[in-house]
Amino acid sequence: MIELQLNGQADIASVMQGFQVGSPCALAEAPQGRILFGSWSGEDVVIVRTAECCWEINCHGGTIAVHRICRDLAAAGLQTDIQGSASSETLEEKIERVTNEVLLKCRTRKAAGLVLAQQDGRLLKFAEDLQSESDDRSRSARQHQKRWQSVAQHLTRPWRVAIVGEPNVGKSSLINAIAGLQRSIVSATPGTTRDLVEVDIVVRGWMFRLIDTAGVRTGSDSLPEQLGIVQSLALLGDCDLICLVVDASGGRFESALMDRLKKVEVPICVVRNKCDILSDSEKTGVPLFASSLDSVNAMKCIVDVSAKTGFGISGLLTWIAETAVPEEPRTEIALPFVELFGVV
Ligand SMILES: Nc1nc2c(ncn2[C@@H]2O[C@H](COP(=O)(O)OP(=O)(O)O)[C@@H](O)[C@H]2O)c(=O)[nH]1
Ligand SMILES: [Mg+2]
Repeated sequence: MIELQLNGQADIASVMQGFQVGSPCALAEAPQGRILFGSWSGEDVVIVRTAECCWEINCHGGTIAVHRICRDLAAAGLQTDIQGSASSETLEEKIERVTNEVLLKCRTRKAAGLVLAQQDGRLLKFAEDLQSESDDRSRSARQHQKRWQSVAQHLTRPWRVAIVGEPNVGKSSLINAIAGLQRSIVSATPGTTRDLVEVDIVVRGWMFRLIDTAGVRTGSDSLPEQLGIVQSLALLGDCDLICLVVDASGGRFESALMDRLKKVEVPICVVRNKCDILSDSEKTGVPLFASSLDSVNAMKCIVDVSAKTGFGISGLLTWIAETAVPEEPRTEIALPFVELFGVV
């Protein structure tokens, strides 16, 4: 059974062009619960309207027929939910379905290109390698999975980059500067200064979600600010990269933030902002805060920037892209989608 939900504007008769029933108007005008018999590319189907914009499509032809109908609907730009009958699909059919689903969710040309290339049977071979009796073959398939699963996961999901630091160090200005430099901003959700504000950008064909946070500072007795701080600290356990923004002229770390950073394994970039106001000797001097980083285990680096002038922003973007994807995948490799192979 396929469950189809249309958005308000979609025209059911044109979406279901492949479905032959008395007249196309019968579909559009069918009351809820009316059973309509017909055929779809030679396959007998039964269609029932279950709500104003919701339809159930049933057929008898097994998974291949279900997937053919889903493909037709996907070509019309619709997402469908397969229920029940999908459990009997073969591995080959599942690979095809998941690859198509992943493709539909890709938001950059590069990601779509990598997924399209998967449609040549390499994932079936990879699945066979994983299940192989030969230890060497299965071990090397598992190593391959470990190496590429993060890239495979992030074809459809942006890497989450937390922008944290004390109030007034220039976190929001930095996000604005990056957003101004990157022309490929996909979306930005507005929020108050106490909410997390997210901006999606594309760097080297990969999607990143920059998450602006309320400044972390203890001793605040304002409830909204405290809630913002709790949110910021929680985010550190739920992101892929951290940009710790400090004021280049006076780098000091808030202890609550440092305590939290000591526990994370996520790569950290210390972003020394406001470099435009540093004197020449301050520019070359060892950052005051460098020693407080010694106790942080995560991989870390220091980048000098100025959100005001744009200095150093491209270097920061390079760190973000190269840390998330240290090795670019070649088009020939099999990408181990988690929906098919899970996570090792
Ligand atoms: N000179 C200079 N000022 C900056 C820079 N970045 C931010 N600021 C200023 O620092 C103040 C705080 O910036 P904001 O982005 O609101 O900091 P946030 O609280 O960390 O989000 C504002 O007055 C900004 O104009 C910078 O690179 N150079
Ligand atoms: Mg801010």
